[in-house]
Amino acid sequence: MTFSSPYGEIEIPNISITDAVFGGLTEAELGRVALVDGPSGAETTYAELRGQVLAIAGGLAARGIGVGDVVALHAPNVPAFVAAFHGILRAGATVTPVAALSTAEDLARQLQDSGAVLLLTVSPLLPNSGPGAEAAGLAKDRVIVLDGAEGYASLRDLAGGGHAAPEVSFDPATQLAVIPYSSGTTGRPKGVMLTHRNLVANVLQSNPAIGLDAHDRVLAVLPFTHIYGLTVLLNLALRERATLVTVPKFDLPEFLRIIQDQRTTAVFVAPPIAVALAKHPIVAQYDLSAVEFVLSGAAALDSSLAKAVGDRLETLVLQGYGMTEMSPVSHVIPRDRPDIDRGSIGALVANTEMRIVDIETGEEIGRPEAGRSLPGELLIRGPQVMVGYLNNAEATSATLEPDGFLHTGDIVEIDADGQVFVVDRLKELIKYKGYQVPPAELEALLLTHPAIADAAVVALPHEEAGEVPKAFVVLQENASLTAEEVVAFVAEHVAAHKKVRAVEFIDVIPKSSSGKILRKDLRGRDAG
Ligand code: 4UU
Repeated sequence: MTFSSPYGEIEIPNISITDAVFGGLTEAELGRVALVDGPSGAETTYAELRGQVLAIAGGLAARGIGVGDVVALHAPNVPAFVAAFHGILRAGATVTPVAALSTAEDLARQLQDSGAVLLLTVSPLLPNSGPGAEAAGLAKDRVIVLDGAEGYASLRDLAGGGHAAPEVSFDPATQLAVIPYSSGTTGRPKGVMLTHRNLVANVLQSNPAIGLDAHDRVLAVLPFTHIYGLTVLLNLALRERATLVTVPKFDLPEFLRIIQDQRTTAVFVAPPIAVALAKHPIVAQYDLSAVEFVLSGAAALDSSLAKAVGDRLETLVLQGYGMTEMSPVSHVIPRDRPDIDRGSIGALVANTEMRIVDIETGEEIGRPEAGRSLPGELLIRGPQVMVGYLNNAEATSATLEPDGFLHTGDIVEIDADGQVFVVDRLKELIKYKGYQVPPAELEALLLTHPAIADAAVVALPHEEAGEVPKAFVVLQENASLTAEEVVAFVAEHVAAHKKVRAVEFIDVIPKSSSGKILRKDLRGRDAG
């Protein structure tokens, strides 16, 4: 059976995400504070932000950037990210967001795969972004360093030319707004094609459940380069005329100080931050009384942890569920339903349908009369679901059904009230502190080591990080290698969150007759 949303259908206007966010700003709203730089407290009003967006769009157009071009944006959560993001879209181009943590190799791969013609980065990231851009064949004049650096144009250079924002025309229903990278259900990271309409839809769909409004001061520590931060923080909060407090990196005392000093009302986190909020002694030293709710997403949050955070902060704890391929939100615990089990992912957002399918029999799972249903794979359909993977028809057709349902690769159960619980993951993806770690990438890297004959990487449950990558390694005959050497070899080549954190040597990697790694056997072996 197909389940539909308790919110029913809302109308999704056919406009760009930039118009959805900045359209219809009233005089009073223009004077409100849109952005606060968390570390310094510096403020940007809606009028100033809109002016910056238009000036950046003008500067980009003067450099020949427009509809059909892809621009890479590689920066932490700073106010300039927001202006640059909408400036690129307002110029008619598409943004491929690059995680601040990316290595030079990661960045080069994403630039090449997405066909980016320009890179916007920041000076602290130049040690990676400089070589990354060079490896991808981007000339120095195709790299803009937002805060300025010797030998590069800055954001001020780009926006200061006095160029008016261009007239651009595109269809928001088909024009790509962003191409974030996600490994999906299998393999290496792939470009996820999300249109303006996908993003507009997800902002409008999510807020009836999340309930942000203009009085809110929203803490933005989750990266804008990840779809959770991009949609729920950057776009949703600004569309509701809230104030967004940007925090460039997570550091617990600084994070708590900013919540206290900025009196933030809404705090969006991933489970490892929830663990810190529940357990770390220093939390008690800060006044967090302005917080009205904490919403956790990006990895599993269990109900006892959710309760511990709620009790300690005397606040509401919500959970959301999403996936890059869904722009990302499909489920949230609604703010006005404190009765719902905090360990569930809540209800379907508006205009969204789901099916739960038994992975052995293919049978549809319905709502039970009592208790919880059998587990099955979650499939989602709605206007937030991606168009497909960039230049990858095979991965697209393996993920999207012809009728529009997307395979999430997550195993869920539904209870008699219709609440959904994520109980397992079918896909190979590992979530380290909510960050994606694609095993295929680590396996390919391990295989480049001369002493390694074969390798497989799976998730090892971990209290603080949720999951950590564990490598199973088969050595070449007569070769010798220690676990520490394997860890060090991987660490040299990948971003910190992708490091292998456990190693086990085995004789042979279990594989199916078609050659697929039997990850469940390895995970099972691990548990036993
Ligand atoms: C168990 O993580 C995300 C998006 C997260 C998000 C966004 C808006 C959460 C709440 C919200 O309001 O995207 P990806 O693509 O990085 O990772 C997707 C995968 C899911 O398929 C699932 O395996 O991350 C896992 N995941 C979760 N698992 C995401 N949220 C949850 C959750 N519980 N609440």
